[in-house]
Amino acid sequence: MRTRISWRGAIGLAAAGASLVMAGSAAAQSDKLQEALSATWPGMVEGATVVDWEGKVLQEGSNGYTCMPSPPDLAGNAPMCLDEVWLAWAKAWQNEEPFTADRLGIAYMLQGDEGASNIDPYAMQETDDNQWVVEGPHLMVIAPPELLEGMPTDPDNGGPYVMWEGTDYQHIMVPVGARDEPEGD
Ligand SMILES: [Cu+2]
Repeated sequence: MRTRISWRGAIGLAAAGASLVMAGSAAAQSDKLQEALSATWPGMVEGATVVDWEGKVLQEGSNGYTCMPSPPDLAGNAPMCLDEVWLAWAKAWQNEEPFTADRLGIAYMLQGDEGASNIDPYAMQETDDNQWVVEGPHLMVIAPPELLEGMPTDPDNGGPYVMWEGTDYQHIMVPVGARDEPEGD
């Protein structure tokens, strides 16, 4: 997770199903659509809803997942696809409201992210002691708190780890690809 400010706007709009249409070329929209869908696996591409950061629906979906392209203010790749539990999580997180998962929720970030503190849900940048992690391709899982007990919290343990442990926004990060992929495209 990252870029709190952008998330606030986008998740709110996505959750509301808003359609604030901004002028943009068809090609640019198609690029955004493809980029958003690159967060997930091929089997989900047709069924997912895709919403851009202005809240415009780029693709209507039916499988319960909402994909968003990389935030426009981000130099890098961090598209994501969230299920309904994750959308509720994101709304709570952006508004700093309580959240407790009552079932499993799964999110896809197969392009990786641009970095986050593993211990501070609202850190915007790396500090000496905030366990900054720039994760490669990964899945994210939220679960009722009791299911996270005993999970590792060290992002360098070589397997899944709990991010933001002990907060309402704790979730399991499941790396599925290299962290330091070559830059550029
Ligand atoms: Cu992530």
